[in-house]
Amino acid sequence: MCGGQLRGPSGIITSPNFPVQYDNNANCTWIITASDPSKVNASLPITDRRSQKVIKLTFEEFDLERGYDTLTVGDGAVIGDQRTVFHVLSGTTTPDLVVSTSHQMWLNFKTDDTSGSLGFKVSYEEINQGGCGDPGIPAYGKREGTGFRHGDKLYFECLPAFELVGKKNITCQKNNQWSAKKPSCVCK
Ligand SMILES: [Ca+2]
Repeated sequence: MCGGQLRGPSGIITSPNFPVQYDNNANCTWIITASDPSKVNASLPITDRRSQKVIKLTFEEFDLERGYDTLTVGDGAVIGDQRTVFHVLSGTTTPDLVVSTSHQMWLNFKTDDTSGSLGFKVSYEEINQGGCGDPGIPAYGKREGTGFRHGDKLYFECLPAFELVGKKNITCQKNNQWSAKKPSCVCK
């Protein structure tokens, strides 16, 4: 199973064979569409468009051969359109989550002809337009701020004996992406 058309309200996408190593020379594309397209009508006044659903992607497992095998995540349904790319992911580095700005999101998994790795498992869910989604709280840390809407800020601190690595605060940007990943708390 490689690629496909998926619908909301939620689901899971994995690399082929997961949790066993993926194949070489793979090229899989997925398009996720929110389940209620009747609410997606650009001709509606702005106030009515607030009920529009967008797609939130959360990374559960991620391990690709760094620099050679990639998962590209983009907004909308035009696979490969460089103007819509949010992230080209490789290795084990991912954002906490990705939120589309339209009712669709695309994913493209490409591998080269040698060396595989574990692959990935991501979950998706449709949420209301106008926010970045909940990025979570770091282990051994705490968070102030509860809003995930445009302009909202979250502030992080670590418990005593732990040191914060990363950004102390992050902001929900207009493109539905947090300004940075949430920090982590490591033992001093
Ligand atoms: Ca490879």
